[in-house]
Order: sequence, then C-alpha cells, then structure tokens
Amino acid sequence: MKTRIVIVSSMLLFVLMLFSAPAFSQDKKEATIKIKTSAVCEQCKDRIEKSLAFEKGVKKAMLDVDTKIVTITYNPSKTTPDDLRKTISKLGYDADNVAKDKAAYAKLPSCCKKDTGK
Ligand SMILES: [Cu+2]
Repeated sequence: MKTRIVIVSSMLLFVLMLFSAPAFSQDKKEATIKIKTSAVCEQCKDRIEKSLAFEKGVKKAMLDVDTKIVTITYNPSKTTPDDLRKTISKLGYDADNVAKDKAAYAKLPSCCKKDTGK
C-alpha cells in the first residue's frame, strides 16, 4: 500500500514537472532590448524592422524614427544583442557601438544618408 502511494505521488510529481518546465523556460524565451540606430526616415524604419523581423529569434521590432531607437523583443536562446546589432549594421546603419557596414551604407537611397555624416 505504501509503495503504491510512493509510485502515485512520484508520478504526480513527474506530471507536475512536465507542465511546469515549459512554463518556467517561457520566461527566458523573451527579452527586450533597445538599440540606438542611425535611421533617418520611414524607409529606414521599414528596412530595419523588416529585416529584423526575418532574423531568427526576433519576435517584434519597432523603430521610433524620432529617437532612432529600435525596440526588439527576441528569444535570448536563439539570438543575442550583438547579433541584432550586426544585422542592423549590415543594413548600413549604426547600432549602438557597432558602426554601419560601409558597403551597405553606400547602397542606401540618398534620403537615408542625410544626417549621418559623422
Ligand atoms: Cu531612410
């Protein structure tokens, strides 16, 4: 009788662990970061947001053209802030301390280059 209780309770514990494990890791599957970019206009916003949206691990990307800050919601187990900054840099924009890729910047439409003469 006692062994039966032990078996049942350990089964219960196992089931509990099964259910709580995904719920627990869910917390770590989402992080938010704000990255300062050198975006200029709505076109830049579109370009950066779309390309980030296709980046693995990215759930949401929203760029504020006024502040030039892009807010990204991402899965930290699939991507890192550094990878995200590199993605933005490869589009031709500065991302925090990561300088823009010059070749990509050269290909940007002229409207997206003003104000970034630094
Ligand atoms: Cu632009």
